[in-house]
Formats: sequence, C-alpha cells, structure tokens
Amino acid sequence: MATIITNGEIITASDRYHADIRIDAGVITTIGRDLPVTEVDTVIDAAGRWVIPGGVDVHTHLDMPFMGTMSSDDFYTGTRAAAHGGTTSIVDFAISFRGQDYDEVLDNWMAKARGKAVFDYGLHMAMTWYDTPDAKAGVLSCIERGVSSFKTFMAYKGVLGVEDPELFDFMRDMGQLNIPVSMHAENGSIVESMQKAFVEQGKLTPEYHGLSRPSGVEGEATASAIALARYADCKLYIVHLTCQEALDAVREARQRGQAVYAETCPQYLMFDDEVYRRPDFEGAKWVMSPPIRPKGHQDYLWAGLADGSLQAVATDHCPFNFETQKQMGRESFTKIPNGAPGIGDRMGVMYTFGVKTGRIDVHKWIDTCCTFPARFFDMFPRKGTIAVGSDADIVIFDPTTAYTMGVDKSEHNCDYNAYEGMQGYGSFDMVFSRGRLLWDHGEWKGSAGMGGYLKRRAGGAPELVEG
Ligand code: DUC
Ligand code: ZN
Ligand code: ZN
Repeated sequence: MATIITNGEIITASDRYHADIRIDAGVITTIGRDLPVTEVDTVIDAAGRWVIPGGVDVHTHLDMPFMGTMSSDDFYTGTRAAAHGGTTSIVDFAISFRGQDYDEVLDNWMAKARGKAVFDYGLHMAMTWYDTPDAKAGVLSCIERGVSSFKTFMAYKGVLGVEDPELFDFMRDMGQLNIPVSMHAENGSIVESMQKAFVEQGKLTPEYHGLSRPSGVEGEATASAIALARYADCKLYIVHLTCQEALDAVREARQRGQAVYAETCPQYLMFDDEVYRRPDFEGAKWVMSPPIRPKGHQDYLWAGLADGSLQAVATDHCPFNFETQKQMGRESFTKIPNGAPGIGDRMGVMYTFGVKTGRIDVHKWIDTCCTFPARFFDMFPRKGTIAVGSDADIVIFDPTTAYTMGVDKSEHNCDYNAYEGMQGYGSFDMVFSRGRLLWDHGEWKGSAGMGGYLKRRAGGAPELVEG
C-alpha cells in the first residue's frame, strides 16, 4: 500500500521546502522532488497547500472521572475530534487516587483507549502516592510498561495532591531514571483557604473561581516546584502555565541552566478573566484550573512562546457539557467541574492567532504543537515531524481558507465551544495517521480502534503496540 503526496510545501519545525512524500506501510520512506508515481496505489495532489506533521497534544483528559462526573469525550470521540483539527497523537493522563494500585490504574486506562482511539496514544501516570514500597514498585512497573512521564499535583489536596516530602522523594528517584516530572503548580493550601473564605461570605458565582486561585498562587507553587526539582536533580515540566509570575520563575531557572520546561494552552493565550463575569452562569464554561487570568498575562505568554521560554502548547482538554455537567456548580463555584474542551481547536487557534497575526512563525507553531512535545515525551521521531522513517502522521493544510469557529465546526462531544463566533483561518483538508486517512475535507474516513499504544522509553523512540 503506497501513497504519494505530490506538489505540497513541507513545513517542519526547522524547514520549509517543496517536495513529494512517499509512504509505504504507514511510514515515510522517501522525500524528494518529482518522485515516480508508478507502483503507487494513491497519488494526492497537495499543490498550493502545506504538508505539516500531525499535531501532538500531550495534555488531555479523556473519559476521566472528576468532581463527581466524567469528562464528556471518550477515546473515540476525543481522538476523532482531535484529528478533525489536525492532531494525530496524544498523551492522556491515567489518573490514580491515593492508595490505588498503579498497575490496575494503567490497565484501566489502557482498556478505555483500546478499540476506541482513532490514532496512536501514550499515557502519563498521575503520581498521587509514593510513601510505601508498593507505591514505588507500582511506579517502576508503569515505567516498564511504557509510561515515561508522571504528573504530580500541588493543588487538589487530599484527592490528587501530594505533600513535599513525598514529592521530593519521587523527584529524586525520577531524576536518577531521567524521567521528567510534570507539575500542576498551584498552592493547594492557599486555594483551599481562599475558597473557604469566599464561600463563607456567600460569594459563590464563577467569578470567585478565578479570584480564589490568583496568579501569585501559581507563581509561588511554580517557584517551589523548581526549587524541589533543583535539589532533587530532576527534569521538571510545568503543565498549563498561565501567568507572568510562573513564567518568570521558569525563565529564571532556565537562565541558570536548570532543566525546567513549560507548556501553556490556547485558552490562556486567548481569554482574560472578563469571561467569568459574563451573565447567566456563562462563566462556568471557562472554569478550569488554573483559571483564566486578568488582562496582561496573555501578551506575556505569547512573548514567552516567541522567545522560547515556553516550549509547548497542549490543551488540557477536559470537556464538561454546559447544560448538564457545569450546572452542578450553579449554587457554588467550588462544585463546577473544572475543565473545558479544546483538543480539536488547538492547531487552528494557534495558526489563526499566532501565525496569522505574526506573534509566532510557522516553525514555532509546528515546534510547540508537534515537534517539541513529541521529542520531550519520547514519541520522536515516530511522531512530531516529517522525515524519512517517521510515521506518516501528516496533515494537508490549506492556509488560505476562513471559517467561523464554534460548536458546529468542532467535533467535541460537548455542547459549547470556547471560541464560538470567532473568525478562524486555515483548514485541515486531509489528516493521516500512519498513512491512513482519518478526515478528508470534513468527511470522516476513520474508524474506532485504529490507534495503538505508544510504549515510551525515557530518552528513546517509542514502540508501537497495536490493538
Ligand atoms: N485542570 C482542569 O481544569 N481540569 C482537569 C484537571 C486540571 O488540572
Ligand atoms: Zn492540571
Ligand atoms: Zn490537566
């Protein structure tokens, strides 16, 4: 089964040139000018369009139990929606709770994905306990099974959060194994205390979600995580960074030469906390943690992306339906399920508001949304670039088209879209996963279960486990 994509303009994190691509059995086998089209099953003419690597979203929450409900996209609807918007691989979070057997949690998450994911996926594990030999053995077993990254939480105390001694112990061990520790950096104790005060004062609307988790609380936690990682000698990756204080801490650490990396998400670049003051409980749509920040932080983050202080853009896709699930918090912001959809929007938002506006160039777009995340999370060179030997996870992108963003245009299993009514540019005309067509000009061509598990190894290329 050979396919040739001809006449396109290939754009990667580093290069931009016109060439043809030959794909055999799902892998890119040749890149060159005027490749012969004999003994080829399919020839695709990409004239006038860009040929880019499929997006890599390393922060998603599919089919996740959270705050008394479940995120509304499962591995089928979520990966299908992602592909619609040009993303062709993810790393989702397997979520453990204190005392739960890590192997069982991993089994459970693999079962959620198997037979459903339409493209390849890896899994991070949430490290929520590390204070017994069983917990430590469980972490090592996950590593053996292809989990080469862990997330830890400073927020959500008592549910997902861990205290410093346990965290430090964990970081030291991961440092020895060259495994990065990802951090949800919000000081959980301060958040709890501020939430309690607002609730006691009867301040219960969505606006108080943002006010109870101010940017300084994220800045403090980020600095503290950086200090712990420094003494533990462990690679640190700050997830969903939202604000100036946190970015300053990351930048300062990087300038000192510490191995600290950070991602932000499109919603933190695009919105300010005005969204929380919208009438009719509308603000609940943007209730997520960390929250959307006051005006000013957004430009700071864009600048951080442009100068390389932020290396990745992921989504934290965690959708909850507005008409049903978000209503759980009508009486109090503390009960609103935290999270929003975005897996299908990311590539288009970053093209429209990043590349088209000149805030970042096309190479930075590809690097932050595809190449860096794939490389950092051990999916490279299978994923994240267009090169001989890489999987043919390829998108044919038309940069000239325009559309109106919104729920009608996205394929999320969610009844609202954060970007409703905004003007977007560019279309993901054809989306391939390992050479197999998933979307063709808005028509679904894929099927559930086409994806495989990416068994990742620290510092190496992943092994694909089918089925
Ligand atoms: N933040 C969210 O908003 N939802 C899920 C988990 C998280 O960290
Ligand atoms: Zn988080
Ligand atoms: Zn998250």
